[in-house]
Amino acid sequence: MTPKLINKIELPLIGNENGDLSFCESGKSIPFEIKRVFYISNVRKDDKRGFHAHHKTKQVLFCIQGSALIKFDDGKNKDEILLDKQNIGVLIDSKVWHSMENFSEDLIMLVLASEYYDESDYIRNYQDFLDFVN
Ligand code: T46
Repeated sequence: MTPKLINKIELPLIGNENGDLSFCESGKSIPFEIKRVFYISNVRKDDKRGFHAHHKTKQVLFCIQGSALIKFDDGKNKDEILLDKQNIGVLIDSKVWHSMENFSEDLIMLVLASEYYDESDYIRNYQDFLDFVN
């Protein structure tokens, strides 16, 4: 069976008169041990990011403020998801080409990663990616 490209992760959203709270836990709602956290902000609507795959790193993306369109490509199938809720994330598995666009200008994207930063884990050329996965 073809693995699903879009794996959504829904976190609790605990709201009261003082605001909303969501939480996630390494190895529980996040399906790997979290070794790295980074965040992206100050984007413009027409910016586009990503356009790479990872040999090993898995990531979960959340738009904790604003929204972004996340595109996936495993070399055979393509899919996309609009992230626009603080408690809905999406898993980016290793060996999946991905990009992010259609940013809202108030975006704050939080990314949880399974590996420490290592540029040699990136495949940044699309033809190299296709050669690698096929
Ligand atoms: C991904 C998407 C969702 C570091 O030095 N350490 C880090 O942990 C990261 C994430 C990046 N960097 C450096 C590497 C580049 O010089 O920051 C610069 C911008 O990174 P990049 O162009 O890869 O940014 P994005 O937004 O295209 O991709 C990032 C992640 O790099 C990537 O793993 O999947 O977010």
